[in-house]
Amino acid sequence: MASGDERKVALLTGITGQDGSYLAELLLNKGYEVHGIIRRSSSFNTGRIEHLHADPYAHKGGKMHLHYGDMTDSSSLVKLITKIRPVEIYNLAAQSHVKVSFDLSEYTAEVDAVGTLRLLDAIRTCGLEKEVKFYQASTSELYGKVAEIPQTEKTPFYPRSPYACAKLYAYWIVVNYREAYNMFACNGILFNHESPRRGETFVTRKITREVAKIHLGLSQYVELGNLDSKRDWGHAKDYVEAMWLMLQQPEPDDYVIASGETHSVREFVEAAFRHVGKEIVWEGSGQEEVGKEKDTGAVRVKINPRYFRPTEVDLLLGDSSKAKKKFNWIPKVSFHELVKDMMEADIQLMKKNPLA
Ligand code: NDP
Ligand code: GDR
Repeated sequence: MASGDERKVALLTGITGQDGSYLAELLLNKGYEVHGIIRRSSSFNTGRIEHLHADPYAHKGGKMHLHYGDMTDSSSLVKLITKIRPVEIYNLAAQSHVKVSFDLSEYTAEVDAVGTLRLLDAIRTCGLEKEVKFYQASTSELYGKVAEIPQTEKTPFYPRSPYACAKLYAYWIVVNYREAYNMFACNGILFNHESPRRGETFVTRKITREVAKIHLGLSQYVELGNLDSKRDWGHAKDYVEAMWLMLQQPEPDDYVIASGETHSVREFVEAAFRHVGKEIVWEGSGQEEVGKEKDTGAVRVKINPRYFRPTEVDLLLGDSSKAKKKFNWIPKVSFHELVKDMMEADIQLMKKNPLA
């Protein structure tokens, strides 16, 4: 088990992503020295953490450091862990898009499954397995074709995409290394969480961006896939706090983190339009279905089969009572507050930059 090193030094993979940016903020506020792994890209990929890099306390005060590395490159991981000697590692890096994983199945397995193994082995290679506390970004996608409602830590897994299959391997290798080498390693089984920093191709952000554009007269309609799937949506800010709390417990364990409410994609669309004073009514069915603005009859939602998935996850609803009992975690932001936060941010963004 971890030896209780008092230095507050954290290493984050995936720091440039939605969760990485919020977690970096949270850790800096708690006085941590934060190290983040970024990968080389042909254009800037640090937009979500630019404000931290510009912050004199974080960057110039030596509290935040970015390093090139990649989950597909073991030697970069070993070198960074040797140099940084972190006491907490949060593994957030992933090819995280479920639909894309059907096209990039092998790469998704390389990063999400084998990448997790590489990181765990890098910790062992550096001889830090008794000192480092490890967080793994596991997912409600593991439940897939759900065996019970709501889903808990005991619900059997039935992954429904190459992404979920890769994350299943990562989940079990974390459990195995915890049992085999007595590592302090935890799986956070997080249900969908969103924010104004959510990637633009995930359904919530796609909806809030497009509805903001329609509201400002910059677009006419949004094209979506399956409107009937249901998700348990929370706010990313609440969820990164649960990641940190897991690593502060006396023993490593696996926890479900969820809002405990489920809503369909259709309901998210309706809530987003309601925010800008438009009521949507539905006509037709299947691929012919459209969402019309009640007052004007204008078509605002169209179905495009290119967004359907070969296998879908129909319904997710999490029960996070274990996290509540063990470390008093409960979500603070409701579904409607989440929609409001994302809508307001996207309206501001589109006003400033209509081409965004
Ligand atoms: P994002 O897609 O926003 O961020 C993914 C991060 O991983 C980015 O920083 C990305 O870098 C990095 N990354 C991708 N491939 C590699 C690679 N080969 N080497 C190094 N870094 C890489 O995801 P989220 O922030 O939403 O999610 C964080 C984690 O939590 C992911 O593992 C995701 O699968 C998991 N998860 C997310 C949930 C959610 O609802 N958001 C729910 C449950 C789990 P770059 O910026 O360069 O692309
Ligand atoms: P998900 O999120 O697959 O749950 O994975 P996403 O927002 O991509 O899809 C949610 C649901 O919406 C339906 N959908 C669409 N999805 C997208 N992306 N684009 C569309 O146009 C569209 N229309 C309908 C989907 O079919 C699906 O049912 C997210 C990711 O963050 C994972 O990394 C994470 O593990 C899980 O959440 C929990």
